[in-house]
Amino acid sequence: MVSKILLVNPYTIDIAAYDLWNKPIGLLYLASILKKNGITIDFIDLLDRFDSSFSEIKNKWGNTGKYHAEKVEKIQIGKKIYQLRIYGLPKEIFREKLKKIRDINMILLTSHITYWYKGVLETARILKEYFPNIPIILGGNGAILDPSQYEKSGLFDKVFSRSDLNDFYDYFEDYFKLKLKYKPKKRNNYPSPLWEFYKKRITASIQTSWGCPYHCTYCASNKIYPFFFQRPTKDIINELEYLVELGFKDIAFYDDAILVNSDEHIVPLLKQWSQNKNNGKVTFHLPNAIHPQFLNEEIAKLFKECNFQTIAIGHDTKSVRAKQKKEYPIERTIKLLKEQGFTEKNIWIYLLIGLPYQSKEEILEEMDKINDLGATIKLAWFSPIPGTIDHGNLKKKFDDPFYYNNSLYILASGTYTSDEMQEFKHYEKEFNRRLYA
Ligand code: B12
Ligand code: SF4
Repeated sequence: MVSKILLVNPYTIDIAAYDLWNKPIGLLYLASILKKNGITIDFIDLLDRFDSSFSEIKNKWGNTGKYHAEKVEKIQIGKKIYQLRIYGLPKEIFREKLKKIRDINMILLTSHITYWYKGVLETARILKEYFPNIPIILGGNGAILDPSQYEKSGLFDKVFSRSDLNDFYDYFEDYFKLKLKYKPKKRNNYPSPLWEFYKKRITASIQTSWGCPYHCTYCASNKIYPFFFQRPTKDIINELEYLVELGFKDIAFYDDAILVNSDEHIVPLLKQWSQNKNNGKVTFHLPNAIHPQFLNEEIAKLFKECNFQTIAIGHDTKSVRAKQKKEYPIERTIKLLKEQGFTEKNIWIYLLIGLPYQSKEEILEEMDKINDLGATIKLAWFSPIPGTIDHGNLKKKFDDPFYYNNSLYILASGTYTSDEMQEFKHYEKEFNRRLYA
């Protein structure tokens, strides 16, 4: 018999983590499916900055902000010592929440970034203290891309390493000896994620598509979703209306390739939203970079009409563009956005740096160019993802996935010295400061 399931979004242990509209949307999909099967759910999001236990919430751009953090261990790379922190709710608050939970039959835990595994393990250890005999089941991107640390920890009864939920339905039915009456198999049958758990509803996220038709050698998108699927416009509009009704203010799109096939996808979606009675009640953000080549005047105009505030654009330096065989007119993309009134603060250019074949000169050259074009530079430090081609080709590999951390790998691998990294960070800060002045 199954009476109640506890769903948990775990802690993050990292050198630096920031809440950039970070929500456990995968877990909320799961919650929605279980609820439709009549199963009662308890939900704890340890990364919810808006949790009612916090008396003061400091928000920055688009209601993003710093997590509560506490010091944990230190690690040393060469001469440099790094302080790790645990990000999320204070542990005593987590423990208080756990004390109030009764009669659960299973715990479902999610995972996001591979090198955040320490936070997932710590969460599982605390859960085990309170529920030593309840199975803990793990899923999510972290488990899909690198299950190694989870499997050897002995903390989990099952680790799912596919984004497809069919394996989970089978496991669940077998474990509880029941038949789930609702188990959507195809992505077009998925219900909306269950956002009701959040009491203070400020930021939310949405996915209008899954996967990406491209195959960049450093990216894990194809490994997580070995298909490309765009949801019907009607379903997305319904989900947006539901988020507005619940009172959310800022909505981030989590798509990998939102502008692909734009005439059948983003254009009809935004045209309909621009006419919707709710248009203007929420602010939209695109923190996961868009493909610059697909932006045109019509889309730029629709972004403005639909109240987009953040438009992040994926960009590479010369040698990376050549290797990935992609060339596009970034100048034109920025110009089109500026013509609609978007400013340097709205336009973010993610520049991937630290790839083994990339020269220091070409990075500085590209930063200079972005600055001249009047957009915010956001350096994205290369962090090899297990299972990708670039990870497979690495000369220096680590047994501990923590060293693939985006703040560490470049130093740990010897790609740059700590002084060189500081130099890039200094340029990023200086360029952006000059732009905003
Ligand atoms: C949106 C997004 C972001 C957002 C943040 C949102 C977030 N959640 O972290 C932003 C733009 C801020 C971001 C930033 C970064 N990201 Co990012 N991001 C994504 C993206 C596109 C979606 C992640 C997501 O939430 N998906 C949504 C849900 C639906 O998926 P899901 O949680 O996996 O859930 C499904 C299943 O897994 C399952 N499931 C989930 N939980 C559970 C639990 C159980 C028990 C079960 C059974 C099933 C289950 O149910 C769902 C069914 O569909 C992924 C790429 C991708 N295609 O997934 C990259 C990705 C996760 N990011 C990545 C990277 C590299 C980064 C950065 C480090 C980039 C950089 N160099 O600066 C930063 C740093 C992140 C940070 N916060 O510090 C990498 C991961 C690398 C890694 N080592 O793990 C990915 C895979 C992209 C890539 N390039 O390959 N990211
Ligand atoms: S980096 Fe972007 S374009 Fe390349 S495969 Fe990943 S999501 Fe697609």
